[in-house]
Amino acid sequence: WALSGRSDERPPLYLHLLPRLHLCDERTRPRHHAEPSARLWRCRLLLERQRVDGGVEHTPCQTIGVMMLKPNVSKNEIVYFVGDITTLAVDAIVNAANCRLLGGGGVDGAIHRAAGRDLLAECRTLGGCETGAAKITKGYRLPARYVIHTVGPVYSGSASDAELLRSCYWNSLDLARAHELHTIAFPAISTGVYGYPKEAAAEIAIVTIREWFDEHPDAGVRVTIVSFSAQDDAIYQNIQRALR
Ligand code: AR6
Repeated sequence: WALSGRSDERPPLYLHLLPRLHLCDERTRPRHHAEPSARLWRCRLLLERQRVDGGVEHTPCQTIGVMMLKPNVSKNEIVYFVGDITTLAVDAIVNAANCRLLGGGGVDGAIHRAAGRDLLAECRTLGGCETGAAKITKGYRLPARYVIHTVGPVYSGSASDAELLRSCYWNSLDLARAHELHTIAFPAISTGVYGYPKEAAAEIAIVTIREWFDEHPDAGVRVTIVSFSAQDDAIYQNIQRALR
């Protein structure tokens, strides 16, 4: 009841509610609450008061506080997923965008299609994004709450490519942390239309994420590295094994 914020039902007593809130973690939360790592839930409670005449009075639904739940992600970790990033119910998915931030092909197109036109409308207000930088919008019709848009380098073979790609991962994680987001999914930035060699890009992704974890050991961030094909996932697995 507290999670859905419904005020049309008779609420449980405050004390009854506490154990229920306590149970609302990743495993037990109802399916329709697609916010696996939301850590702050606003507790809207009806206060039940015993009236002098013996009846019970319900104060209309009011916010009486914010309850901090145990974070679902307590340590930094990398997990791997093969499939469509737009299906993931995480705090934020990262978009491999272009500098104009007005949509495009590849994963960018898939994200805009799944999120709906409101995403494009918000993107128009952002004034574009430089290569290596990151900007955040809401997720709209996506299961993810936010989209972090970052612009990877167009592969040129010059030394700056690696530095810019690294910045994409680093700045996206910084932005997620600034918004208190704890589950973030990355596609293989720059490895499609922008032509970055997949092995080199995968190594930069894993090394950068690990270095960011080292610098923020208490961040409690779970990064999902998303591959669009099993072959791409095999590249990550090989690099992960080699780096261990
Ligand atoms: N889910 C996960 N990964 C995907 C998906 C998806 N739905 N679709 C594609 N990929 P790309 P870039 C993978 O070309 O190279 C756009 O037009 C794909 O297999 O999407 O950074 C933008 O507007 C590849 O491994 O991004 C820019 O103009 C990876 O996502 C430009 O492309 C990145 O491929 C950006 O190029």
